[in-house]
Amino acid sequence: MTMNPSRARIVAQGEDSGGPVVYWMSRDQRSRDNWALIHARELAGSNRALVVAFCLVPSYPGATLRHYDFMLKGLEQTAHDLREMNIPFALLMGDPAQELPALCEQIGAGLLVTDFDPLRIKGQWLKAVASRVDIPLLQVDAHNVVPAWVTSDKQEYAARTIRPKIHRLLPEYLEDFPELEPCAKSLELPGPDWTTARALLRVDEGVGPVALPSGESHGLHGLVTFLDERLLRYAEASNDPNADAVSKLSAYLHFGQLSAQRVALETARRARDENAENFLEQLVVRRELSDNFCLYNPQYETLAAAPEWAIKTLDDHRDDPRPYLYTLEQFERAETHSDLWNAAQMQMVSTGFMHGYMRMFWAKKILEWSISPEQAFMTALTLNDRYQLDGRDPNGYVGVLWSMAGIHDRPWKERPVYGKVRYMNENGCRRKFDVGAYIAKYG
Ligand code: FO1
Repeated sequence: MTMNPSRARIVAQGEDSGGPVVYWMSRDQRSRDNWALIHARELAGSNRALVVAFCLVPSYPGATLRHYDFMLKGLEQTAHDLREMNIPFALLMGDPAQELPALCEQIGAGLLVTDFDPLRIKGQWLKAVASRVDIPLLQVDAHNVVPAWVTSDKQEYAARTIRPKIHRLLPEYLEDFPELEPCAKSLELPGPDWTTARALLRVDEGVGPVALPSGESHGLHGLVTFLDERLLRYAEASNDPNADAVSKLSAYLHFGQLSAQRVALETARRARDENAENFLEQLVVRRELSDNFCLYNPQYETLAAAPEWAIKTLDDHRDDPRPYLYTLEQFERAETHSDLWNAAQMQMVSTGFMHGYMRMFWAKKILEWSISPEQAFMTALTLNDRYQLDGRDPNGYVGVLWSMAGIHDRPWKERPVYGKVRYMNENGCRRKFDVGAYIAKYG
């Protein structure tokens, strides 16, 4: 079986020297169920070596020790699994624009393959690498079930506009993964030095590791546990932060330790009911909508990315009196008047995870209790990126913009501060779940 060729696109033409194939792994940090790796393996065939290279940057924007620790533990496992398949793993350290071309030169690489990421920094890395190698450079969307550029060639308005496009394409793309064959031809490279890698990091160590076990096998284990124990309550209880009915797979998905397509396949195999349908809507339609947004809206991490009606309504209410006003530091230390808001903040700080329903409440209240929409947006993104294990993800940008600035949503009844942006309050939470129990647990 060969990969559907539309999962790949050419970034730069060049001369294939017939040398080893390099897969520059970045967003999809796994050896299983990875279309970029599968394609690189196909291209290597039986007489070329395949090398997987990861370029560790000493400080990735907004990331802390919490994120690097999770990522490096996962990569260590992936490097080991690749080794078993006769695929060496090169751990590069520094600027990808320098390190990748140097590796390609050193081993006489003939082809360079990488995974797809809609974020700006990745686009910049890719462009810089492309300008410094003279071999073909291909990009494979290994993160989305349907490649982002196949789903749509423009920014979609909402879930309702992207949903039919994705559903029409699922029969073609939601297919089983082929087994990765060990490489026949090998290449000797020095093994990764994880201790030196950790010593080179320049990150905030004040935000330390969390208890969630990292890596591909834990991601798959988390999937099985979700399907066995929680999927059957998903439709009824996924909006209840006390119910423990959600997948909790977002960190594995963010670091690409788990493939969303694998999650979708196993879910569909397990059930075809309302639970599976609701979960797949979040996992596939909503997640791929976030990639679509970041791919086609270059302002995705500013309020300017919001629809015109939302920018106007927030501006109209700029001078409305705020019932409470807090600074970034007060929010960060969970020093608001609301025990519920503080509990959500503390869940995030202590576990690296906040329940999806609370994420909406949390962001909307930051909007209500900040001096300006711009300040609120900066606060929410800073805290999200610093503490959530899945920060710096298209889902994070879109989640905050949805809560604060109406993207993928519609105008609602006008109110102070929010204008026509959808409102949410603590009484709404009280009607939905046991607020006291949540505060008792995290507050
Ligand atoms: N990608 C890399 O290729 N090299 C890194 O050193 C790196 C660090 C990193 C730290 C935190 C984090 O959340 C992501 C990080 N990523 C890194 C990128 C990540 O794999 C994702 O591609 C994007 O964050 C989301 O699309």
